[in-house]
Amino acid sequence: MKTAKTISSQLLALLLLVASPAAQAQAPALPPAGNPVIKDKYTADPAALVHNGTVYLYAGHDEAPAPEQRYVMHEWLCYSSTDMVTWKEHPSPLNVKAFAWAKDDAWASQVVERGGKFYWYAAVEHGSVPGKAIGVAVSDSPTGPFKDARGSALVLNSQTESKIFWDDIDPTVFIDKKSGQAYLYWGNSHCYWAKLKPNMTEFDGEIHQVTNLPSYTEAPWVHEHNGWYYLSYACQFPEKLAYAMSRSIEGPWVFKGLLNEVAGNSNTNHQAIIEFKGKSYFVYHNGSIPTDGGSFRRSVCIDYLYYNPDGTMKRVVMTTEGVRAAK
Ligand code: FUB
Repeated sequence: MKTAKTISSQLLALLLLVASPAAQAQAPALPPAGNPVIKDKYTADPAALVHNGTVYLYAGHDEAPAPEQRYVMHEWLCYSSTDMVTWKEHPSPLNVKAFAWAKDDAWASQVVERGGKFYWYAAVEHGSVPGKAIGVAVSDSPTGPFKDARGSALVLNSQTESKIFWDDIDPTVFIDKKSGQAYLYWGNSHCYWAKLKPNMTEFDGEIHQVTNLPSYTEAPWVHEHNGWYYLSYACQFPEKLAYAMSRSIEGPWVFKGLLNEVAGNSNTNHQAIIEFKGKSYFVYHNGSIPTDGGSFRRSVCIDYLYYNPDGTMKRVVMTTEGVRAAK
């Protein structure tokens, strides 16, 4: 049996070896960090659009100077890529100032294409109706410039039933391939949805709610894959991501479980899900950029998303490496 003295001298020898310059020279390097994908600016609340062989990444710009612990967001940013690895930054195509009726807060948003025009649904703070609101901007190009498509908010806080001022945020827009019908889903604490008219700037009918999403917080994203519709969302706080599935975009939605754990160093967790060149991608944000990253200085990351044979989604594995170049 080894004595304590023998063990401690072995430990000392090991420590000396690890600390020696020779051992350090041979230390393996960390893998290259593909994530976050944007490293020179803080980017949050990603949305992604695939159009003509290019992926457009839209994100809110977290501008809070460290160590401020509040959202400072005045504009949205736009990047494009043809391989999901190399991202080209475009001049900011949309600022809250484009909505003359809005006060501030370039919160979560999404862009969709219809009939050659690009419609950008964005949450902002309203200037005269207390609370958050959703505006629509339009452009002939995915990189803008975008201008207010209505001259007024599409959704006002006074239109929905919640008592809180920030329930009308986080719009996600979806056009059903089968019917051509467009839908807007949105909401914090309540998951609202409504049909959009073909002009994409007005609702067509009532505002509905999805009421059976456990621990729903915010950040809905709707997508379709192999005949299934998916409604993913942020739950609890700090946020994880969960999802439900349906055979119809109008539900009923069946809860399927968690999709993503709390994202590193960020209270919020906000996703976009796309398919590009035969692979599925999970686009999200975390607070991992050293040294000031966090819940108010977030960064967009991308990892692969995988489906099970029954259509359910596998839990996302968040990585430092990120994804490989799409071919
Ligand atoms: O970025 C501001 C808000 O934080 C978003 O609207 C939410 O989804 C959360 O990410």
